[in-house]
Amino acid sequence: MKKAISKFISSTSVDVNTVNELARDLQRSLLIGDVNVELVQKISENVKRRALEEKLPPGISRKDQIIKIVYEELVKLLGEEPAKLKIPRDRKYVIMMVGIHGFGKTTSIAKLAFYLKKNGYDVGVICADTYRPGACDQLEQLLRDTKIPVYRHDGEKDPVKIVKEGIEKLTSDGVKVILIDTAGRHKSQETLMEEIRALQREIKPDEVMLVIDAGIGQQAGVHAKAFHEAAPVGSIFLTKMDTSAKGGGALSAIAFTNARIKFIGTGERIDDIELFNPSRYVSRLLGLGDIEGLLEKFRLAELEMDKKRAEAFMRGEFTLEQFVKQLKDLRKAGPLSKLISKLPLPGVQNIPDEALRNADKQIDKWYAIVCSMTPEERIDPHIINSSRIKRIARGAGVLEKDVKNLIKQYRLAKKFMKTAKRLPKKFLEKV
Ligand SMILES: Nc1nc2c(ncn2[C@@H]2O[C@H](COP(=O)(O)OP(=O)(O)O)[C@@H](O)[C@H]2O)c(=O)[nH]1
Ligand SMILES: [Mg+2]
Repeated sequence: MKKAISKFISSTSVDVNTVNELARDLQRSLLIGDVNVELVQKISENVKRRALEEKLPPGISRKDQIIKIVYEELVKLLGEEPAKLKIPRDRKYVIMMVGIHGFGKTTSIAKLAFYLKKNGYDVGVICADTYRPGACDQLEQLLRDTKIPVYRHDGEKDPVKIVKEGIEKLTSDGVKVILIDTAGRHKSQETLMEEIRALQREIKPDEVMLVIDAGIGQQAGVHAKAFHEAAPVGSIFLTKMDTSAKGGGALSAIAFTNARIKFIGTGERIDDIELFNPSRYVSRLLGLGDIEGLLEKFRLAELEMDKKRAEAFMRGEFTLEQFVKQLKDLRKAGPLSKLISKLPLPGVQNIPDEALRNADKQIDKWYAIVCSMTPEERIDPHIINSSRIKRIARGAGVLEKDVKNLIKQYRLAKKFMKTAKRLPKKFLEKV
């Protein structure tokens, strides 16, 4: 993916071909990552469509614009909002951590326990890795200075039994959130999965969290699939994001489990843990150092565009075309009916649905009318006489009274703008 982006950045010009090529390269790398075919198709189509359709804000290059589009489409795939903890505070909540040995499961459990404790949870952990010698010592060692209780039962070989005992003991000690460390290595892959299946069946944890090493690349998908079949994975902890790996394999893990990444590990220390942030992850994935800077540039440019429009508006350069375009822009945000019902205005709930739906239809109609006007008519509607009205109505497939109605509404809006111009400057700045 990084290669696709840097190839695009180094291309000398941007045209339909370079955009298509970029979309193709992205498609390929997502497919190699085992991301769902339909999803891949949708992402690449969205990139192509938006690259051709979207207006270029002043001062922004076509390249920057397209990179921003790719970035946004990938962030959409990962869930736009940063991950949330979503752990209840008032009842028992059991999280079972699963994953191949060496990926960082035990370390991540200690990190998560510490993180939860800092966030005010009563937390405890259970060591149910009976396979690896010293697994419980490691966990205790990691949590030594935190006063977080660790339940262990040396000599007991049945992890289901240990976990059941542990939950009982910790709960009676007032612990609410319980984290379970499970084995990540066994006699064979099959016996490991059998153990995870048994734990899932007998314990029914509230959440199964899969631990994945950011460095393993596409293998992540295979592991995720195996664990997911044994115990449905609800969230992902992506470890070792501080190493050179970019964690692209996590995309495949997501594709196989439908789970979201909740945490990333960023070092070996107990506080090297962060809630997952999709936008930061995608910028790392694409090798975009300063995506925030780029996004800021867009925000400013768009603001500038709005400001220019507002100034023209205030000078009274408010053409019929602008009038309809503004209504149309508003519509882009969704049906007008939806938009209006969300406004924090008193009485909004009382506007009949039918009236709102009519407003939507009205705007479409007005747009059609403006489209069948000549440029002169749009600039100066005064010249629109009855024979012009007839022609415009026919062209737009509407009634003559619709055309007249539009012109009337436009005049009212323009008059309002003239009044607004006489208002104090302070007020206008707010507008
Ligand atoms: N750099 C780095 N190392 C990590 C991270 N998480 C775990 N490790 C290291 O990975 C190794 C294996 O961790 P461990 O928790 O024992 O893995 P487990 O076998 O899955 O339980 C240890 O050396 C950890 O210190 C991380 O986020 N960053
Ligand atoms: Mg371990």
